[in-house]
Amino acid sequence: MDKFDVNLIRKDFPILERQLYGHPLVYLDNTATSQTPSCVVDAIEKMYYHSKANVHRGVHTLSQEATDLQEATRERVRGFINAKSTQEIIFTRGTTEAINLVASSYGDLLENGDEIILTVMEHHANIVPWQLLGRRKRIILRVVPINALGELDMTAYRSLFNERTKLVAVCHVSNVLGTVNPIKEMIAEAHANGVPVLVDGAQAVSHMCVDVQDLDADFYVFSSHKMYGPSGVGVLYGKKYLLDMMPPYQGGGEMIGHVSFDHTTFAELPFKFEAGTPDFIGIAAFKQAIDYMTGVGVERIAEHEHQLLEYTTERMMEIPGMRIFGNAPGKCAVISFLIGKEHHYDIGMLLDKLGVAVRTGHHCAQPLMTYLGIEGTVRASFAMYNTQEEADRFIAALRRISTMLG
Ligand code: 7TS
Repeated sequence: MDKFDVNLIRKDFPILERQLYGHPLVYLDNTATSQTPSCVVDAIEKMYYHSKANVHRGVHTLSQEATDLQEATRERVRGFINAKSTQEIIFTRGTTEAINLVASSYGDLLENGDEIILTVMEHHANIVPWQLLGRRKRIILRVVPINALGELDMTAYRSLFNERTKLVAVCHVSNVLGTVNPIKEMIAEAHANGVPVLVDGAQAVSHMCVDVQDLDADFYVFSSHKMYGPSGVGVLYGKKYLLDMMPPYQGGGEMIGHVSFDHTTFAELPFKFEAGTPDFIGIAAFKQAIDYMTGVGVERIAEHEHQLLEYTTERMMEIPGMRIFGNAPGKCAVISFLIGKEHHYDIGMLLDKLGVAVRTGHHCAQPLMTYLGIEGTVRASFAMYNTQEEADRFIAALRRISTMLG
């Protein structure tokens, strides 16, 4: 594509032509999941119809083809985040499973009394796995607070390190506030203290260029379904030396060297962490999604989304009683808000009746909601295919609802 043409992009997403209650669909729930372009759906269909076979398991041609497709995606993911080696790219079911893998397996190396630094803006996926680890051994969680704009308190962050600190686990971008955390600086600080960092990149990879070597991230995790790709596929990037140190997460086929009832040896990376049959069709099609995104250009997507964010935020603030949570400079195109004393659910339900899909509730970030002193918010979030006209429809719907409820 020579220049960013949102109308051309929209043609690749047939779902955007849907009507809801007589209104054109305005899909603003991209933080939960993004829609999928035809090329990805076509790749899935083609594989089911013409070349379905299990990976790594057969001498036959179809199995070899399926294996090649899976490994081509692994190489594509490696290049996309600039990892050193495909041995460092582990396929999982999603961000959640990737974090659970690290919590379970890296967690095995931790000892009673060890500490992990999290932040108050984490998704439950980056809280609960560490708490579950805390049921196996005594692990202390330290939490970095935020300021009024929704930025991490970096002084507090620096003060949380001590000799028992064994990991920092932090989101690159908040799924509620849109805040882009200063990950590179945080990693440098952690490394100065000899502590590795897991970055939850679920909300980052489709909105900015990520280079794991430049960041010097130790673990970086994300989900395909938020990147215009299939559901059920995710990635754990981990530095080889760490993955080598860690015991396997699950046992089963494909992750072994040799099995006997007395002794089992494990496969080399990345297969050591990939037990059982993966979603090999989803993984194969994930490559198309990355190709599609990079074809449009991640930087151009980011620029488009930022324009929509600024335009929409300005107009929203004209609505009486509007409160937006998360106003950090340079934030991603996620707008969490409340209007006066209205319940988030009522606003979300009425928006739906006007064709606008948003998410309401705690967004799997209950500790953040408690910190903000609220139960939940309405959240609108943008992707590459959203338009200014859609932003206008959203604002018009909000005005109507605020008059109705007010
Ligand atoms: N981490 C962050 C920052 C997220 O936003 C999400 C999903 C996850 C982890 C979990 O990803 P999964 O693909 O394994 O489920 N966030 C959201 C959301 O904000 N609304 O729905 C899902």
